Amino acid sequence: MRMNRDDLIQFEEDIAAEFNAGRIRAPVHLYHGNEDEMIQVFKEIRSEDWVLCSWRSHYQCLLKGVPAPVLKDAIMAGGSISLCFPEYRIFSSAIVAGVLPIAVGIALAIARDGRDERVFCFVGDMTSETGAFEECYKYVRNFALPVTFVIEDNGTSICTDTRRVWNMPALSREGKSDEHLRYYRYQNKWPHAGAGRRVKF
Ligand SMILES: Cc1ncc(C[n+]2csc(CCOP(=O)(O)OP(=O)(O)O)c2C)c(N)n1
Ligand SMILES: [Mg+2]
Repeated sequence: MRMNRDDLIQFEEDIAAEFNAGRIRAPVHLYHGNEDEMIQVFKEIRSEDWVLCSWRSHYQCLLKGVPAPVLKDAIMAGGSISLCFPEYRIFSSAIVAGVLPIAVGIALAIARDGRDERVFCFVGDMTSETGAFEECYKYVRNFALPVTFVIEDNGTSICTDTRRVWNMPALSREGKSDEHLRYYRYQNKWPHAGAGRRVKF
């Protein structure tokens, strides 16, 4: 059964409490405020499809079908920053832009084999402004590969304003949507990492 909005929020609240109590000896990156958008994107994603994420991936794991207790165990063990569950076809990397070429590679293999599968690759606003993103997006469009990039715009890169960094009023793909692109904006109530308390590992 797919998680609803309240289930997602409750999961992150639980992880936040565990983190602030010092029971997770590794970084966590939490979502909040994008539940409806995330559920909407996942209406397109089937079990045979592939999902690639960043350091912030709890919602994607839950919506891809990873059972909440299995996900929580992995987070409690310190794995939040790079969660991978091959049996559910979801992978993540804590390297900015790290999953972009992997998304392209998976899609190339899908296309060469003629399989009916698609890759959904989630990227933050700053990641969407990198050179790596430009190359991967261009390659995917020009070779019509089965990849959808989902830009999740929370306006910041850690504590830095992404638009100020690049001196532009709008992101390059702000508000855009096409066969290979989705975009949504949200405001995260959590800090970039952690849950508000300074916890010593
Ligand atoms: C290659 C690389 N450089 C720097 C970092 C440090 N870093 C981690 S998250 C992040 C911000 C990325 O911002 P954005 O893409 O908007 O994602 P958000 O965290 O806001 O979802 C940075 C710079 C990293 N993980 N990898
Ligand atoms: Mg961001």
